[in-house]
Amino acid sequence: MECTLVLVKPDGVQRGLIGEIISRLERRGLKLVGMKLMKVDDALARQHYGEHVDRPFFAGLVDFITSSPVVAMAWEAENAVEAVRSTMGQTNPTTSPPGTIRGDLALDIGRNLVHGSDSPESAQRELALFFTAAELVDYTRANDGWMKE
Ligand code: DAT
Ligand code: MG
Repeated sequence: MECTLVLVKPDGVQRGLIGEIISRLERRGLKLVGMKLMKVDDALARQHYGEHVDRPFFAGLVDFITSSPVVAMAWEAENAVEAVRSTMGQTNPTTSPPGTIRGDLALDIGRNLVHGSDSPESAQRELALFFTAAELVDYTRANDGWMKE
């Protein structure tokens, strides 16, 4: 089963949207297998956003993600990466469709509430940055038979 990393970013925590964001993923049917409230330090921020190191917004991005706690989560589904990305919407909230987290709840590309891994390979790399294997919980849900044919 595919697993992906989701972060409720500092703006989501500060705006009281942790529950709203979790609820959207939970109601869609993804399975929560790891979760923690934590501060991201400079080293973790730089590793996590390493692909953007040469972009002009990199310094601001590191400052932002380290500015206040985040909620880090691991979510599982058959196509977890794609399911989370489509629930999140596009990077820029103003062009993100209504019905998505960013399209419904955000307006600024630098304050877009949520992170989701962009590929299964990124998900594996990012999950290993935020979670140990022991922090990912293996369990079955009673309603799984009602979620999939
Ligand atoms: P996403 O978070 O949709 O995967 P990304 O990986 O391209 O987007 O960029 C990571 C974050 O960096 C993004 O959520 C917000 C910020 N960012 C991206 N492009 C930006 C830009 N042009 N100006 C300011 N911040 C930007
Ligand atoms: Mg990305």
